[in-house]
Amino acid sequence: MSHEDFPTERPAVVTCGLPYANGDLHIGHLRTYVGGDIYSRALKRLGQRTAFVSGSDMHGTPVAVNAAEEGVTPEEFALRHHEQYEETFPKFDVDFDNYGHTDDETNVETTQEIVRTLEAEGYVYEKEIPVAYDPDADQWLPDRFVEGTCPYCGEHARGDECDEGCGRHLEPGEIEDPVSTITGNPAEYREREHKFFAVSDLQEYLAAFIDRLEGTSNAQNQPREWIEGELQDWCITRDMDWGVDYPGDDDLVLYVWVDAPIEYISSTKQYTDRVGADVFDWEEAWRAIDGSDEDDERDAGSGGEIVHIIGRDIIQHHTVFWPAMLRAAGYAEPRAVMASGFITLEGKGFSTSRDRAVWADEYLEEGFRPDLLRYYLATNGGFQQDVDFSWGRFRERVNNELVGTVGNFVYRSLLFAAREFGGAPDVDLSEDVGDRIDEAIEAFEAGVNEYSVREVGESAVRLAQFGNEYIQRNEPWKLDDDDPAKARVIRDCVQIAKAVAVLFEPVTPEAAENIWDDLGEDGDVHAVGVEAALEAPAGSFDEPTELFEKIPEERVEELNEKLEARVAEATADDGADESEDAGAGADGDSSDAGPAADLEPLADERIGFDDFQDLDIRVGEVVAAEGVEGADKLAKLTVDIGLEERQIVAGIKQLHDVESLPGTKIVVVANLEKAELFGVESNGMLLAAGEEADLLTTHGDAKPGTKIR
Ligand code: B3M
Ligand code: ZN
Repeated sequence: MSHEDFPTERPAVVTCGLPYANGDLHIGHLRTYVGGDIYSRALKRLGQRTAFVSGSDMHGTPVAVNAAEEGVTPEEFALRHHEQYEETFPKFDVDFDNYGHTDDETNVETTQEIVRTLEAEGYVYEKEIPVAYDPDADQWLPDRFVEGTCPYCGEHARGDECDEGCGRHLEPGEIEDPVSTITGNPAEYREREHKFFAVSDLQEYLAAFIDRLEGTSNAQNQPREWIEGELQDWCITRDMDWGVDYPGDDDLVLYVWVDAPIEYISSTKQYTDRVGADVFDWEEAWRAIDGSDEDDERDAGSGGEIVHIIGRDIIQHHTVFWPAMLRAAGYAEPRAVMASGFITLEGKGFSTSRDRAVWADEYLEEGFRPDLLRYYLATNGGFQQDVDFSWGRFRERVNNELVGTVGNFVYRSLLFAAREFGGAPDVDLSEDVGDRIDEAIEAFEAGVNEYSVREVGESAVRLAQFGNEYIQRNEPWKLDDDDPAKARVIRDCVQIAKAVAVLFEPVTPEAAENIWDDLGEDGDVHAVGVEAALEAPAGSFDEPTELFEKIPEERVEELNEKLEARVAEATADDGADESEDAGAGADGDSSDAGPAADLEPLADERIGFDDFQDLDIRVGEVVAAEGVEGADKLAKLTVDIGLEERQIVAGIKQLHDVESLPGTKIVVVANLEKAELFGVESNGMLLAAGEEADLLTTHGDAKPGTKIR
């Protein structure tokens, strides 16, 4: 770590990768935006001056191709989607301080100015290159107008991106066996002069930059090979009408990846225009410091604390091209890049073409509150890990953690306080409870400084868990009214509930507001700092409301059926298209993926051997097996694991002939936390492969209880 911990004196800018204005939003997109929103709320909570900005990505071939298919102009098409996004984000409580778009005046001007600076500084040159051309359509074929084979890994790729293989950015002319997506005919390569940005001149700078960069480890590790290898210059112009005009050349527009990240700056400018530079000064955040002021302890080059939150498919753009551009044009460099993993649906890729997705609108129409999805997306895995969404798991986490832990604790505490004391008793907070709240605040702060959205969320849930244990242990309902312990315990619980509201606000802003109201607190829970967690509660309040509602099992079945029916219909509609997206990144890609698409992508993050050793995996033998009554999928197994017999519940009822299982050897994680499924305790987990729950077994005669290493 090379930077000072948050909060710092400098202004921070948190950005989210710009969604291409070319389709409906689904929960795969929302992961980045919810992550960004949580992170910026958490920073603000720590007292960091922060602007949270983004905008729609209007240009480029992703928009032009779809607009052409619909027979409308790219502008009309993109604006329609932009407006839709602008309306959708707030419905998920994703509250940008500014949300612009790349075709607005601010961005066009800022982009052209930056390009002129790059030219003036000698970073731009012209070069003749082969560009794909469709002779039948009499048209140049930039980026997504051409497909072919990736020259690096041999996979099928699009013009500017090897989206199904190695993930590289591809330069014009690089793709092999080019085919026009307009006519489906083989394309020709024709020589044509284009503008290049000399990224290779910045190699040394980039190598040092990547060492300083914070964020998720994938964003630091992935680009090393590009930066340390032969860094290619970057073609920054395209033969298209739709885009930001290249200053001084009417035939060319800028490559979409030039004007898109510049929107981060433009959007911050618009925010400053609205609130005034005394509230947030975009220049202080984005302009590089020249290092000549000796009193200024900041490094030369650094302005504000810029944190980019993106999908992991666009790491290269944010850690190579973008910082190179910023550096060459005299702007500050990013402090951190947080790159999220993909999201799968019930273990398989999203497929927008087959309607195999959970759409943002659909989620809301089903009547679910944004808090629930925010919580799920933020905490179901580390930010850089892939997250699987299933309605079943969604229900489990809502019912167990939001309803069972957080909601339950807050409700019972405030209800008891209201009934017995008409609010918070006027006595001192116990020291150990104060310490425990302090610990939660520290965990929250550590989450921010470690760029872990999950840790930010879990600090509050763990505190609520402690609250539940505390109230259970002290049983205030058994204490006499004149016992001072009764008032103290309740006072402690009210304080914990208040702290939960403060610390959980970034993840579940609505629930935080409800707790705040129930506590009779004045002011805005969204505006308070972490220190409010330890400030004395307001005093009197009435009986509370329930924070979260349980999701019944039938809802899950119903939602799964709807999804299956929709996929069947969409698949029948478009016949041959049997493929899936490999996973949904920030751009919610709707391309068709290759054979590997059935498989979840490999985890980016390595774990240490110690982490593996924490798992106690054993050979087991099924002794008895039966279905769990009332549950379609669950079976209850009695498993001999050598040292004892265990009851294990597994979702295999429909996939196996349960009666024939006794005598089968299986593999069991013995030290997994106990869980209750359908009211039946499960003490361990059996290992099985894939959708069909192919049971893992041993092939020699390892006895039950043998440890697996
Ligand atoms: N519009 C979407 C993507 O490739 C693209 C992001 C731009 S961020 C500056 O995920
Ligand atoms: Zn490739």
